[in-house]
Amino acid sequence: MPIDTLKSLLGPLGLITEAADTAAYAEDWRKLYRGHPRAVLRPANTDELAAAVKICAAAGAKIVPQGGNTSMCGGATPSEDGSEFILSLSRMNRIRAIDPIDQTLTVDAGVTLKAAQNAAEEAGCLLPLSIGSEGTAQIGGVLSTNAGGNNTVRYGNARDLVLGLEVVLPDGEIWHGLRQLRKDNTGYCLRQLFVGAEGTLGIITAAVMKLVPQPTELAVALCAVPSPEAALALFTRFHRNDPAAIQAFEYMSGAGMEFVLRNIPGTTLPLADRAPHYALIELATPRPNAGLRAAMELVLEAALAAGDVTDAAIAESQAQRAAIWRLREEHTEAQKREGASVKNDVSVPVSKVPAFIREATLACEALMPGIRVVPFGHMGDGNIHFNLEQPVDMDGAAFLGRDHDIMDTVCAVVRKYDGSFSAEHGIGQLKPYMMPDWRGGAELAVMQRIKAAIDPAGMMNPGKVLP
Ligand code: 2HG
Ligand code: ZN
Repeated sequence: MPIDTLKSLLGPLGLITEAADTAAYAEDWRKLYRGHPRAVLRPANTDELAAAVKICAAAGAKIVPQGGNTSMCGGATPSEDGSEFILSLSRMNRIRAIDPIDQTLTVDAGVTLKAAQNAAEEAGCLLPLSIGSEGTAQIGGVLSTNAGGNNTVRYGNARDLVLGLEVVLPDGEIWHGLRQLRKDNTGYCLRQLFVGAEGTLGIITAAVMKLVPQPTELAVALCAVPSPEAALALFTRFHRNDPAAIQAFEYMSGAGMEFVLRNIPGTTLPLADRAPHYALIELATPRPNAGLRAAMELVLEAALAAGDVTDAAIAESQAQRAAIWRLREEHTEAQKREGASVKNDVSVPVSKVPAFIREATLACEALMPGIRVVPFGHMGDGNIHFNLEQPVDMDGAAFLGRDHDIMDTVCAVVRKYDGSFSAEHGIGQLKPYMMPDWRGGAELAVMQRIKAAIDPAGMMNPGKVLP
């Protein structure tokens, strides 16, 4: 029995079998999926993890890798049949090295994104990846989903920030790829294969991340804007003025902001009136005396004069910056408290975001009268969370039962604008059914061949990503 062998390998801290103790690992945070793991494996280091994978491989047992369990798509939740092991990275949480000259950070996969950011900050650097769940999400999961977040507009996605990886392959062999080179053209780029693979090809156990210098000046503003078009016009103004200064450009709908103000204690709007739409801009630079505040004022004055902005609040302190960001970051929680919601993590070219929001809104309202459309997200990179909240008088389960209708309605508009049905949250078990339609033909066939070559027994995170 693999359980006995695993028990002697991993010890009492490394193996959880009681249902009461595995429950927290067995369900996703959105409570959309609940599985029944055979057990939860919690190895203490890469060697233990590799040995555990070897034992599972020999027994034909399937593995679901799990980091902070913050997947939006059920990417880390096991099946219900009790046959799969969850492999939790949570004990592998060492900062291995930090190099302020090379500007690199080497961490175990189980380090939370927040802890990695803090380690970078202590060395005067910035790990330029910021997502709502960063306090809980772990580096391994962040890389496995190729997370994006608020700073993609400037620094790219997780994929753009990884220089090296250590990976345990499905047969238990360790690939030691923790290189920290800026140039390394040596055949196929293996690390990029594991980034975004959602644990279906192997388990990321450590990574070398790129850092940048810590900003010394920041300017954050919240703007009331009359339309999504005006929000885009505002982005274009900032972009023309100084693209390198933009660290985040976020869009929020008036309805979504109402959800936050209504459901999240302590939030207030730092503007005179409620608005139909909002934009949040963050400028940042490591350059001393860069005059970001003056640049912010200049662009906003021009936008106010042109009517693209109707009111704006520029943060005067760190507390005010945090309060403005809170209005944005609490969107997920506020939507959860309003009832059942269907998420559409989609992207379109930046220039098409306003038309997409407009048309997708009309399409959803036509599909289901009373549906509440609450789009928000990373306008500066074209990634909108086009989320739909249940009508107030509808049963939550009945609403969720329509999830494919709603997703298909939104995605028809995404397709019209040559966008993607999966921008930054991944595919998980929520969206594999969409893969043939969106990535069919040669693209899906190559993905299936890669999967078959690296994981011929189909051991790693079954049922995720590929249909
Ligand atoms: C964000 O941008 C996250 O805050 C979550 O990607 C989005 O809740 C969501 O749909
Ligand atoms: Zn997001």
